[in-house]
Amino acid sequence: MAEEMGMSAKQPETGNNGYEAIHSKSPVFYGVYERKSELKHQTHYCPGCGHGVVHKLIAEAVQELGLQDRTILVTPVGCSVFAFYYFDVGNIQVAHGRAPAAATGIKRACPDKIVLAYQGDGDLAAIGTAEIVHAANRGEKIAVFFVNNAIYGMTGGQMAPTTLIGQTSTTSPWGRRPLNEGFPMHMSELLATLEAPVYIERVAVSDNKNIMKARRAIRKALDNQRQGLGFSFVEVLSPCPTIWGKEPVEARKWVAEKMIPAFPLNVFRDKKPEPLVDNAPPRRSVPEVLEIADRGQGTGDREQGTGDREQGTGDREQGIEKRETPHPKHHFRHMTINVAGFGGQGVLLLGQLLAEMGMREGLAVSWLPSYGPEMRSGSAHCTVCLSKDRVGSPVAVHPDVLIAMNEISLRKFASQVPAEGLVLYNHGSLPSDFTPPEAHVICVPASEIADKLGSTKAANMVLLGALLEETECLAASTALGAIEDKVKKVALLEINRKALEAGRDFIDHEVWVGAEPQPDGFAY
Ligand SMILES: Cc1ncc(C[n+]2csc(CCOP(=O)(O)OP(=O)(O)O)c2C)c(N)n1
Ligand code: SF4
Repeated sequence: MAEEMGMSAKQPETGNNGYEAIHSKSPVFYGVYERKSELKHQTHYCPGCGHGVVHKLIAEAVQELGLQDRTILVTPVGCSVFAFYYFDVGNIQVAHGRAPAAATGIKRACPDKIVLAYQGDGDLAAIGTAEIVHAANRGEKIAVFFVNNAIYGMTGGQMAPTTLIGQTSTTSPWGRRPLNEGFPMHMSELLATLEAPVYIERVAVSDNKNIMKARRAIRKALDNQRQGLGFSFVEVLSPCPTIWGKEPVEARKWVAEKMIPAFPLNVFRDKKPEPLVDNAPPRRSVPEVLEIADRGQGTGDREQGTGDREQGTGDREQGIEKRETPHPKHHFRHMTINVAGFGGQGVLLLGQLLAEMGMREGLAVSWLPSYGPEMRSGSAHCTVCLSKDRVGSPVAVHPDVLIAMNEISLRKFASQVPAEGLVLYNHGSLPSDFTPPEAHVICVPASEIADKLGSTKAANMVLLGALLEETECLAASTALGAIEDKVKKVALLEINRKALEAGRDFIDHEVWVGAEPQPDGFAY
């Protein structure tokens, strides 16, 4: 990218004042991030996320030590799952928590490679606890970078083993209480009880001074491996502004003021390993091991495993019989609504609200979210079933209604809606090259309307209002009650109320079919 912008990645400019301009991107990063064609140069991380800083420090260290062609990066499940889109090194992305195990295999098979495992705190300290402890205990000659942001970022903010006492999360809404959820785990201290690791340090990307220390620690871990020393572990305290609900600057401050006192920065281990008697088995090639050396290539046959997995039945007692009698006005037995758009548009929230409203009106409901791993600009959709009977399946292959919050969703899902169904599209008109589906389509410029009311984010409420007015599937008063319970900020609540009303008004006053106003109600 630097080259495209007229900057040289390799030759920093020297200005009149003698300072060098070094804004260029490390060549260890790809010039263009090809994750999404429309987002060629930006990462999927949220603004202010610590992952980006840690990536930069790793890339620069790999570059400075001249290790790019030898490096293999093992990435986890978590927000950093897509690191392979950015690092121009050997990449492998592994199952949740298994990076140290995969890194072990790679390093043992290819000892001349520089093998780096990159993990979040949910990945390393929860599901992957066993892997990291045993890899460290075996003294695997790998480097592990542990990005501790005290929360599960990718999945929306569940409690991590490192969540601080009193810190709220979706699974500790009253704050972490040691008696109920246990104490935060100190992974660096825990690993420092083991004999084998050669280097363990905790750093933070909270301010420039600490970032410089983090830089040195990351470089040292890489250099240890270059020298053939043993297991190196760098824990990085890192901000997650999105899930913490803080502005980037505030989030960095929170690392300094809350995380560092709870996880003191320290070098826990820095030793030259004692020379150990090498009693490892002799290294032999695969054909030698299989005693087929003189037959040339092995057959390559491998037991694949059946891959059978026991699928849970998914049966859940809905308790419909204990529900209130369904509201007599529901004109359907079963109605399914698909809400689709991208992360940040309140797609999932809209679905939750519909499900909540259905419950309040005595219906059986289900809400099935589906979203990509990225928090920013990823796709998100959910399916809501509202039913007078038990919900047999939360999946709707042909939903009665599609609320398409962006063009991609319209193109992707509109054809699934049957002819008697409804598509609400968040725009003033359909794309010119789009063939309308058989279903009835109403274009509602919801983002525009919401914007005028003070927050584009309320577009989902405009569409909710439009849905209720057009289909009369649930009562607007129920929507208001549910919104009031969900939205705590007074100013936001007011905007949401107005947005709901604006959506209803739009259907009442603005939607015309030819010269006729649209009929009220929604036929099934
Ligand atoms: C086997 C398995 N269990 C659970 C999940 C859901 N999951 C995805 S990422 C994640 C935790 C991510 O948190 P963390 O490691 O702290 O990384 P962050 O996103 O904060 O960077 C979980 C539980 C999964 N993908 N696979
Ligand atoms: S959710 Fe948190 S960890 Fe994930 S990308 Fe956003 S700021 Fe980073």
